[in-house]
Amino acid sequence: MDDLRDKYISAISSASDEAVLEDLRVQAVGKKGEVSLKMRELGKMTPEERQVAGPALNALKDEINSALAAKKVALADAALNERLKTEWLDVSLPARERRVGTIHPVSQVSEEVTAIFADMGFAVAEGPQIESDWYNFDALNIPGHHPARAEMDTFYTHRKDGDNRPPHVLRTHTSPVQIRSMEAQGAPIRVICPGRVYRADYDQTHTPMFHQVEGLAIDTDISMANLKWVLEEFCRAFFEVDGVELRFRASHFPFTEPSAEVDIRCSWEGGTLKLGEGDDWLEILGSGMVHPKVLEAGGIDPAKYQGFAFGMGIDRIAMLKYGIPDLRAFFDSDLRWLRHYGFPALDQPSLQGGLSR
Ligand code: 2NL
Repeated sequence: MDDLRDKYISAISSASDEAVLEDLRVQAVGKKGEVSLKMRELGKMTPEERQVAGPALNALKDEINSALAAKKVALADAALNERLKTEWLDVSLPARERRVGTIHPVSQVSEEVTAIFADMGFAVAEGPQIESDWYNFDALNIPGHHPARAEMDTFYTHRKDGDNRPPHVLRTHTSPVQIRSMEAQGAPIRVICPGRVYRADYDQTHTPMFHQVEGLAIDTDISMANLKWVLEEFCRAFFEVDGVELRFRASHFPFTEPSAEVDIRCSWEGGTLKLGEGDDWLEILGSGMVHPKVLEAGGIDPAKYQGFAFGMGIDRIAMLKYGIPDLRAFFDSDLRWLRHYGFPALDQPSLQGGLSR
């Protein structure tokens, strides 16, 4: 019996596949297998011999059956492992590089600006590009005779003959979105409004469609000091230089009082612009405290609330940051230009992950 055990247990343990295992099962414990034949001999034994041999044979049969079952599981596991080795997939491998186009500098810079102001608690608002003249002009304290309203500078739509209502305009700034935000939300409010704007102007430094981002913060205790901090913080983050220095120059806009234009310290050496050092100043944005009439137009009580606002050209700050020389090339859809100045499609600008790489 010990010989039988040794023979089958070792054969089972070295079986190479399920077919070999099945043969061994038939040979050992099948109807005419060696163990079964031994069991038939029990009848010829004396009762004393049978009492010893019977349980021993049953135990041997159980042992062989268990070994067969265990080996069957082990073979299946090994087969699965073998298959997994050929079918595995490294999901951490970077994707194969493919041409999927690039992110336009205007989109990139809009995302960067949005990420920075979002970090300071500003929400993002969007609105229509075709506006009523009330939202685009009157609400912003730009009176009917103001030169900004002249046919020359603004794209007006046409009414049907006999319709004497004032025509709509292509918005000339994103300020109307902020008026709409004030109406919808009231004070306190913190929003930025990026988007397309239109002016009838076309030369080296002007395109009839361009991009602007405006910001607005209104509460019961907002001052120019808050404006100064927010803009300095923005410039430090956006231009990715720690030593930014800003200069606030008194200016005039109909929608703010007082108003200031903001310059950033820079140097021009050998034709390259460096920010944060040097003896030159570069104008980058306009700003001020929101005019009481504009607060009123937005449905906010100027006796209780005040706030700051600012506006800047996205295309212009994109040119400054990324050294793009010609504004008009922005809107030519030239694939070589887009590949050169565009950004990788899957890199999202964020303050933690880096604005640009
Ligand atoms: C510039 C100047 C500016 C604003 C925009 C604004 C909006 C509201 C109320 C008051 Cl709703 N002001 N916007 C204020 C100052 C300047 O833009 O040079 N933009 C390119």
